[in-house]
Amino acid sequence: MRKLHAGVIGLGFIGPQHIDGIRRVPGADVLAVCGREEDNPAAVAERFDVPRAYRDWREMIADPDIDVVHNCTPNALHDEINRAAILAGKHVYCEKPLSDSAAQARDIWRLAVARGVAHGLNHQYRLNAPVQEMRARLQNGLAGRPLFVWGRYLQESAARASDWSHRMENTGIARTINDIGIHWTDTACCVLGHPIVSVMAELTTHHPVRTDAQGGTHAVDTEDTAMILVRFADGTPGSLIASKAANGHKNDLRVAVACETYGMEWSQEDPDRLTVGLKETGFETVYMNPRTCQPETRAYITTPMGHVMGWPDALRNALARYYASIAEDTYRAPIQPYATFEDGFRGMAFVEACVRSAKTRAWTEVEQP
Ligand code: SOE
Repeated sequence: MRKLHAGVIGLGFIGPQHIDGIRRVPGADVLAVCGREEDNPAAVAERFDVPRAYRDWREMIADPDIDVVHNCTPNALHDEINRAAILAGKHVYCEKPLSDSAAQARDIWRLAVARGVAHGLNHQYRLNAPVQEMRARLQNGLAGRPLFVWGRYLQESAARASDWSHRMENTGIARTINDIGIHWTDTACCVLGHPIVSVMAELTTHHPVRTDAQGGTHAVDTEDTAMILVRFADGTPGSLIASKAANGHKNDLRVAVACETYGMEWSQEDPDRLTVGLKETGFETVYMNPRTCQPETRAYITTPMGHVMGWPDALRNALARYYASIAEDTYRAPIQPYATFEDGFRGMAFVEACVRSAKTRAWTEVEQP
């Protein structure tokens, strides 16, 4: 089978990461990049040795040689570009969040399925080997009954009133939950094997007015910090703090499951190991050893112990499985190892339930597919 040709739209932080990730996947290559004039797509194409460069995403989507569209644009552009790509018969791999609302997410998910294209969403964290090990140990009954799930996703980009970014504008009904909160929920639900069905949320905007470098002021009414209680479909309770106002925390995603036999904790900033909590002794660091990990985990282990698998490796694991599902024609199956547009719907339903809960100050059901 010939290589699948990708076109990457959006050349900010994440677009170039996708270019690198695609190139680590057998059977895929990057044929084109597309970006705004200020991103200078021709210069990016030259720097990354990509054959084609576009300034208009519509032209790139019309390119008959493009098989897969990677949507790495600002959130507000995701739906329009995904829709155009799907209608043009392209497979789509989109950065989170999928859409501005659960209704819009459900609609684009249905369109992708109806048009028979592969639809991936970049919740890459679930593809870390230790995350898969947590999932496998739970499924294989080694950790005992799950008692509760806890964790956090903390960053520091919005701690000060002078921390202003255009990414704080046009974010929809929420900002922190739909930027990083849904990364935690996707990872936690993958580990536990059950969706979140209800939430109780407290949202805080620490700086309703922010100042930019030129002294201009900007009103911000979306949350910087979200403190959320959750209930999973199997009855397991959980809690999450998601904040972009935690000075010192760079990309501090942590998912933990307290279980009857032992506890398991994973930190994205120590991504290639698992911490197991034992009553009799204390904490044990488990490195990803193919010989001792669960069989389901082995495929996610790509380097020997001590050769740290990190953030780029999780993205590569996600893309490798996405492109394999196209090459092997298995992408139509509803359950994939990578996050799909169904998970995108679930994420937006979670966001909407949290916003409703914060307004009503009550437990709120999460809309299900
Ligand atoms: C959120 O702002 C975000 O872009 C995440 O989506 C990425 O996974 C993380 O690497 C940087 O922060």
